[in-house]
Amino acid sequence: MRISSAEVIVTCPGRNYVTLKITTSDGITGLGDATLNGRELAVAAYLNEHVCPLLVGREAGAINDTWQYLYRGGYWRRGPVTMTAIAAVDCALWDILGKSAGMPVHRLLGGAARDGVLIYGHASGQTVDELLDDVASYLDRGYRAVRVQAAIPGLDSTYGLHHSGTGATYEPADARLPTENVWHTPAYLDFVPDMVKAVRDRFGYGFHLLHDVHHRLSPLEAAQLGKALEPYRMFWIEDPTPAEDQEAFRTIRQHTTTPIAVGEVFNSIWDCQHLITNRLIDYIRASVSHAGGITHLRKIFELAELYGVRTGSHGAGDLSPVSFAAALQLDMTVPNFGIQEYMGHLEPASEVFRTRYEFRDGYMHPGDAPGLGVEIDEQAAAKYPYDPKYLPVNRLRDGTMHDW
Ligand code: GCO
Ligand code: MG
Repeated sequence: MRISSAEVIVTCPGRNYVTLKITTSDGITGLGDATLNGRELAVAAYLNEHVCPLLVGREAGAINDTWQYLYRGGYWRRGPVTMTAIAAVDCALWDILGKSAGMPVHRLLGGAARDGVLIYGHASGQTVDELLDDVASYLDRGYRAVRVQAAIPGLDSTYGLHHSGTGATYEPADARLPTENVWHTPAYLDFVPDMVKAVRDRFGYGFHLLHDVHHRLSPLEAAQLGKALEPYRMFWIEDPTPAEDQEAFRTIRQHTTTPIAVGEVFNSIWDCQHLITNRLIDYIRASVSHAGGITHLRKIFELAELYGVRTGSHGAGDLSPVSFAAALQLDMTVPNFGIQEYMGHLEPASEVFRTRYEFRDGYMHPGDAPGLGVEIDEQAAAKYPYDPKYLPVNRLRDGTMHDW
């Protein structure tokens, strides 16, 4: 079964998604998510110009060889654009393999190691009261894990909040040119422990509580935050400091027992190796679509298993339903699974992507459809043309650029 065509579909049903569709000589199609938020067309061009021509004629089942061919054969390795492109090919080929075998991908990976995938939802509010109402709605719907973010008093904008009043899923890529946010760490550090305390005071400890710092603190500030949050038994704090300075995590670790999660900006096992093998983190959050696909993320998870690090893959709404479905397939199989992020997707994404995964009782179930279990409606996709949008940037009050 050979690859007969590889096409890139760019569409904006609520937000921009880049999808790779590979078709075989037998007429089987496979999908891979190639979306890199705010830099979408770089991956589309990388695929169109440099990868798709290499795929036609290759054996569709040669997933390992194709992965190595694109990684080693490209000479210029790693990085988000390259690894997202390789991930899209990899996931599409797993999708094809599953469809040709008549099995969901998790069965090809050795079968389910659990009944369902624990997910966390995103609660947020412009005020703590609004956040509490939102947490209540997640708990009412059966969620067992909730991430909490609320507007920081004294700042004009805060990362990670639903659009005010609409209840719509959080969407950070919001403007034709990057929105400029202002960040002030003392305001944040004063506020977050009170916010988290309010959640535990109201709802108790019978569910997992998470919080995303989004790379904004110094190691000592992160250590202070971790210590301040210890009484509230966090499931994790995420991305406490910019992840490229990996020794910083040793400082955080020496000072706090609050678990640390990191990895949504990682692209390869080499980005994860030091943090995992030195046991500087508790959860690795790399995603199937930015870290080389199922084939490569599986290796990262296996390395993590050796060191007692659990998984917690990135699952923001800017990764398409194809990516989320692929993540679920892998999550079902790994022994060291921790949790899976689920932000959901804005409408009209469900018109373009037909998914089979189902939420029940706090867990997501990938379903039994062969392959990844997602189909794309290309006519619907064509109704939503690409709409260029950037993520915001951050400055301190004096104008200095800061991590967003
Ligand atoms: C998360 C992330 C996202 C990122 C987004 C950037 O934890 O889900 O931090 O919200 O900001 O994926 O494109
Ligand atoms: Mg995050």
